Amino acid sequence: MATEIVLMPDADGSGDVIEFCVEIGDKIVAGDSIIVIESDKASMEVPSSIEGTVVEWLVEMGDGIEKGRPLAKVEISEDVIAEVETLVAEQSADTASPRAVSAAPSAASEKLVLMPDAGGKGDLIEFFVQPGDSFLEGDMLLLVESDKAAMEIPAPFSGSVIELVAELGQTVEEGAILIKALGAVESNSVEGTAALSVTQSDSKTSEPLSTPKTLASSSTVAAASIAAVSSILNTSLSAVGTSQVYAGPATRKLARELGVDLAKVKGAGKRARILKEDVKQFVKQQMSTANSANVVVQSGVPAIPSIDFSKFGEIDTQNLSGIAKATSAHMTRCWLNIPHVTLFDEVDITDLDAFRAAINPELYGLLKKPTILPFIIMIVAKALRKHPQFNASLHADGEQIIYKDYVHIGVAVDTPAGLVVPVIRDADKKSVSELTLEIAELAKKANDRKLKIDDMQGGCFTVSSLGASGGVGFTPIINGPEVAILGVARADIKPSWDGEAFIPRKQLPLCLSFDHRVVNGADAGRFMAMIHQCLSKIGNTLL
Ligand code: CAO
Repeated sequence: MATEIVLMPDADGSGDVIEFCVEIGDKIVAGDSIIVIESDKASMEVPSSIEGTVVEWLVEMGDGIEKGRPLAKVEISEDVIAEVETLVAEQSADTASPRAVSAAPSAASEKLVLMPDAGGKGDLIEFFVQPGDSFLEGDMLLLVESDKAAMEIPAPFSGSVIELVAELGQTVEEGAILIKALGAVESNSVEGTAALSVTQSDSKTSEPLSTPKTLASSSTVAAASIAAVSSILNTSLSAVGTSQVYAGPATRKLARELGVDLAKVKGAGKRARILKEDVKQFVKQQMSTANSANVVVQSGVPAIPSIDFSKFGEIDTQNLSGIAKATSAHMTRCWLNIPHVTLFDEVDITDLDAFRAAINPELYGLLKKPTILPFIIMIVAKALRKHPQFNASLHADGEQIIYKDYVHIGVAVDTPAGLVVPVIRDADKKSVSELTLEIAELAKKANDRKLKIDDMQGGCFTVSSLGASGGVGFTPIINGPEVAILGVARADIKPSWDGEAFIPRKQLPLCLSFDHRVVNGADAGRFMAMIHQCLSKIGNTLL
């Protein structure tokens, strides 16, 4: 029997050990959580990159853990070693093929890049490399778009591309083979999903493939992804108070999908760990007591019937992008769950327009001249500070309201793939020129599908500007769990009475939708009045 050390993966997380998920003598597979660490932001489960039996802990309760720290000694089971050897033998046999022989220099080996656990499946949108391209470990190889966001998948090792195995548009999930590559053989690499990163040349080199050192590293990356995803889920859930609950990433994901507050679920697992079954059971219970005041039950909205449109003429059916599907589900959820009221206003922005026209970008070192939008965001940020009920979210149980002491504003961006809402962090601390640049950067990232999940999380309020193309007004849908959204329609010159005559003034239509459970009409009137005042008297606002 050989032993191998499980290291703290190269994920964002660091923190103190608060829980051991397995015991000495327990059998684990790659991806099983072995410890839970807790930082000041969230708790995070740390998965093993190795399959085997835990024989020794190398950390103690309360130890501070960072990337690369040895966590546990694991005895590798003979089955795994045998499996690796079989695959090595099979792959060696393949070297008879002309492509493989010419493609495998003695210092490199054929490896497979697998889809890591990214919290679900996604569509393969783009390859950043082509056959023949070299890449380094950590370089982004391809783009996968899930129903939540686009994710770049990093290389688990350095090498060069032999073949793009997966196809554009294909739906890929954890473990799917993405790329066949030639990877450098590293004698002391810590490799993970052993079999699939084993090589043709490995079997011929003096490196003993069946030793634990050669078992391992693509799952180090998978493990890192698991940890990263787990960290994302923990962080997002901590906002509703579930970061302290003991549950794995899959359970947390299920809870999030079902809208279940994990803090209310009783765990039936070891040390009260919450299992998926517990979440399902909880939902069943809640459904059976549907008259409880806290439970929101779907109201049985009749579905729109499916129609064969080809009966009426020629049609072209196309698949929706992941972003469009996610938007569709989110909009429906928000529309059905939030009692919307929309307040309309029209603001005279003639002075603001004159001010913008007079800005000399060179004089102020501006890379881009501000549009109306950064001024609106600056003013909305001020208004959110002054009117905290707009900078709040209703707890999922409907019994608490959470006020936020930060001002992160989402900006709706229209892209060819659909509508996305990247978030400007701490908008209240940024100048108009900083906001101008940040909007441009986020819009570019959105259009290039380079936004990360992080870029789209944590918003307190959304501004949706239809800009020059927008009509005279619209009723924006609140981006729940936020409680309000400001829609901006097209500004136009209109006659305005100055007491003696009609004069031409530029009027900007604003449309504020608010959640009537949290904000009442008078609150909304005051919030809108502040925005109105600041936008129309921009000189005073900038003081
Ligand atoms: N009325 C008249 N003109 C407007 C305007 C308005 N409300 N808003 C912007 N404009 C002008 C700008 O000032 C700019 O002209 P100048 O260069 O002369 O100043 C021009 O229209 C183009 O602006 P823009 O759209 O490129 O820039 P922006 O800062 O206003 O918006 C962004 C940036 C990324 C938000 C925008 O491009 C976008 O994607 N908007 C769509 C959002 C959306 O679809 N919302 C609806 C969601 S509900 O389905």
